[in-house]
Amino acid sequence: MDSKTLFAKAQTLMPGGVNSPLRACRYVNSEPVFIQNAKGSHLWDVEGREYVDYVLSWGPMILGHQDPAVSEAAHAAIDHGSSYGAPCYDEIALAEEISKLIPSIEMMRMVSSGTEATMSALRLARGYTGRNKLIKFIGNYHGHGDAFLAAAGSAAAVVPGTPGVPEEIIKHTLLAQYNDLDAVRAHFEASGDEIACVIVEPVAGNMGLVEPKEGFLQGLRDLCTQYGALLIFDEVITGFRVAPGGAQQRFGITPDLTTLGKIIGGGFPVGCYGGKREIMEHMAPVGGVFQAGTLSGNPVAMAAGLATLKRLQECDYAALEARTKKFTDELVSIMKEKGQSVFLVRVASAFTMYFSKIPVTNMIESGQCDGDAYATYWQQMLKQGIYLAPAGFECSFTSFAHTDEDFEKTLEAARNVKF
Ligand code: HOZ
Repeated sequence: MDSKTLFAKAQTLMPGGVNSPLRACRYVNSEPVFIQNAKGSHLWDVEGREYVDYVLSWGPMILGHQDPAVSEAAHAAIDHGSSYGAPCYDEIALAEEISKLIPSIEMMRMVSSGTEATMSALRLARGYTGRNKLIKFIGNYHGHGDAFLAAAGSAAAVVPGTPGVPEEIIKHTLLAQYNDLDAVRAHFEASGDEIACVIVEPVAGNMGLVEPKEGFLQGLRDLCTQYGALLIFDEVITGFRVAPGGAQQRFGITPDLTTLGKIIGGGFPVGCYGGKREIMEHMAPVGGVFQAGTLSGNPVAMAAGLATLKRLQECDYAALEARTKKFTDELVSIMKEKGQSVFLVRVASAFTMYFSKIPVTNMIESGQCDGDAYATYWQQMLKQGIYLAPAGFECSFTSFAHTDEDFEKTLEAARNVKF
């Protein structure tokens, strides 16, 4: 069956025909292609068309699809059973690797998704501090937990005030523009003794990629310390992506808690939250804050994640960054030659090319980008075998599997786009 037929059928079975809203490709006035196979930096759809993949499952496939070491580890784990609901060796080995690479994570808990990680980290922050309020940034996305669905980024950006989230819950969520330290300070000055935590994407990845301004993360660190609130870095996207030790290594700021996902599962559903031992020991069964899950520490996901982190330690992050810079700089030149106003944000191997006349440092500016131009670009790139994020307010990624030929093919496709 072709993608069109499959999508028609899917729409009778799933809302919008998808299991996650962005995949419906509505923001690029299009329909999804159904994927049948993925290897290295490439995808193949059900009609056998090949694509260079810059979505990479929204980030986790930093080694490329079907990395031999990761696949082998996952296959070997499956041969020992797919779920125990009991402890296994690889969860300790993975935890040790995470702690080694991100030393602020002295102790952690594995869960099954980034959403679960952020929800649990928030509960812990509240349980630990005895306070209810949190500060989150407009356009940051921390999964779909109720408390975070206020001015959230990603697909949630178009459904502000999602129905189904009670007012009593969301009233504890205080909002600030990303990069606006004064707004955060004002919240603390007004209600500092009620604020349990500040949660932030240290590099925002769900309103397009947005860099923290100089001093922003340090300012958050200082305010949290001053008012006794916890600083939570949501590194679901940035963890093991922007540096081997995540954004906290790249920017030299130590959060109290960190949430991880994506890469630490090597493509399997995994999340993790962790931080200072003294805080984590408030989790049950040691402390009173409850969180549990049958699939937490799933042996196949742990094995794939462990193999991924081991492989990543052999990889040259600086080289991938340099290659991604060269590629994206050229992409920008091509668009400018076509008379398009574009603004590139790139951090390591993640990037967003905004169709924008102004720099993008927050959600207001991201929201002013030309969505039609992005849709035109996306559709024509797809036709030429280039698979990009199906929304201008998301980021794209490169992987260690991307070749110079992939980049050249992508640039050639960009040269052919007509606006
Ligand atoms: N939350 C993802 C974008 N940042 C999209 C998830 C998906 O559709 O797979």
